[in-house]
Amino acid sequence: MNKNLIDWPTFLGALFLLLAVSIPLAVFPEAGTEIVNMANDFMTGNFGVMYLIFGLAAFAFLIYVAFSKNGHIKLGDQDTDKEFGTISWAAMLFAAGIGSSILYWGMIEWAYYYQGPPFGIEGESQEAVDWSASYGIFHWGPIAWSIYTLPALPIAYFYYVRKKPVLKISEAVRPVLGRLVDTPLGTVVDVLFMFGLMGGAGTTLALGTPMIAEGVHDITGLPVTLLMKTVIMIICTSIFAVSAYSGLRRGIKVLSDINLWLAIFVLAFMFLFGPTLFISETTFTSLGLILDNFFKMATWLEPFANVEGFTETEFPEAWTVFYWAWWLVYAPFVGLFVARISRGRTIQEMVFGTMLYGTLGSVLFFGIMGNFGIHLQLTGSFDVVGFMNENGAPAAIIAILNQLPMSGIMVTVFTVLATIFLATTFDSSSYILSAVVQKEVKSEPLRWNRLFWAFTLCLMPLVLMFIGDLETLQTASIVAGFPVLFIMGLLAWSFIKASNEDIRASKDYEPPTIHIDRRDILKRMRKRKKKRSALEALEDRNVDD
Ligand code: NM2
Repeated sequence: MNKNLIDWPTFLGALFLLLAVSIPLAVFPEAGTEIVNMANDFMTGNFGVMYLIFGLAAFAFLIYVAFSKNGHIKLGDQDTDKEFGTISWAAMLFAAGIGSSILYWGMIEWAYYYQGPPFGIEGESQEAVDWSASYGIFHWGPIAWSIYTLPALPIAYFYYVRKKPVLKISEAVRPVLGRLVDTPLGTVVDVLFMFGLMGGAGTTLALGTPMIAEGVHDITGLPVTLLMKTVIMIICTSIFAVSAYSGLRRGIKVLSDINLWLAIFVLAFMFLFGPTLFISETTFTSLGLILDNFFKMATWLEPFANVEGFTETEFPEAWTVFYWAWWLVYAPFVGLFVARISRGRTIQEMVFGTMLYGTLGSVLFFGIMGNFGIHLQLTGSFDVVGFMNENGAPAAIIAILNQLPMSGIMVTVFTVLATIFLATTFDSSSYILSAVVQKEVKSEPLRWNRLFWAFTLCLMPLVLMFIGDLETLQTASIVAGFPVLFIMGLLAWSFIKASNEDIRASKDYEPPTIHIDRRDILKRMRKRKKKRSALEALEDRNVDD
């Protein structure tokens, strides 16, 4: 009976696509690597500009929406209160959108930029330091958060204004596609969204797992092997599986709350016991550098790379394009969550809130963790770059932590933090994947369905870790993100179409601006005075009686 709940074409379509990509890669790893790298070069070389245009367009679109009349729309009825206070809203937003990857890249992204800086700057130079302290924040900044928020617009709108809960992306594009959503085209939209998410989660899990493995190695002395990484991934899946099965749904919620505090603890510790002044000054300087160069960074593609005499850095392809693609594949899924927690806010508050608080969170992680490492490098107390080139990035991350006081405790806390982050990524991604393949979701997707997708999620990262270098991991997001580019266009269009229709239809629509009319105020004051004296007269008479 349960089986009838499943939307089999979507289920099998997504599974087929995943297997069609991962099995050949696992069976022919060498040819696979070559093909993956070719795919990466092809996509970033030919379509890189599309990702960058998309990033800037998403940013401009959200700013436009926030200031337009659509931005004044409240998500809920006129008297609906905000469901969550601003601080817990911001914390949940950040926790949903961010995972173990911010630990990874916050710690080490600068080291890549320091060696291979953008704009043809010389590696390891003073200028390279400036950019390496800043570019990570840019890649996790307002454009990135705009990409996340875009899908939240139509989804939140349907949830709270049209009161039609949307769990499928195909439903969110109905205003544009209309009846076509009920044809195989709707299935294609959902399958491509699922494929995107599996690619993005693949990148996340394949990055996070080796980092946890290095932590475990540091604590226990066990060697880092593929087997160890597999076990770590299975443990992360099981943490979530146990909580899903034993009805401990609250368990995972508690875990992610604990995680927030652990993260704050690690950041505060690094800030206070690390070079506090250097961290503060460098972070602040970076903000200025980014503001000053925002559009330059958002559009730089080194178009003359192939001209003789020009140096090619491949920086945009390797980083900005990759990042926008990575945020893109997660976006519809994070959008569902952002929509869910935003009841009672206006669209404008939701848009500015995600951009501002999201970016602020990224600034904290990159500012503190990254500059802690940069300081070690520049003072010569630990050669992070040399160590990384020799032993790989995950080992370098743990080695940086080992420079802290009480390093044993810090490595352990960091490893636990990353593990819980990874478990919550499994939890939330499998929730959405299983919900999308069901025709109807009562309170929760079916258990077997959730577990199925949780374990299926391990497949892609396993293959990636088996064959891969960094470029391979990045390719998963870049390739899987390409179709999502078009889905995002549909989502933006859907929102504008639906909300404009409704605005036009509601005759009494008044934007909630404050309109001051002195004459009207005086008239009302006079009326009130008259009423009062009439009342007083009435009272006097009563007393007289
Ligand atoms: N983004 C924010 O933990 C994660 O990797 C989830 C990754 C897209 C880079 C999100």
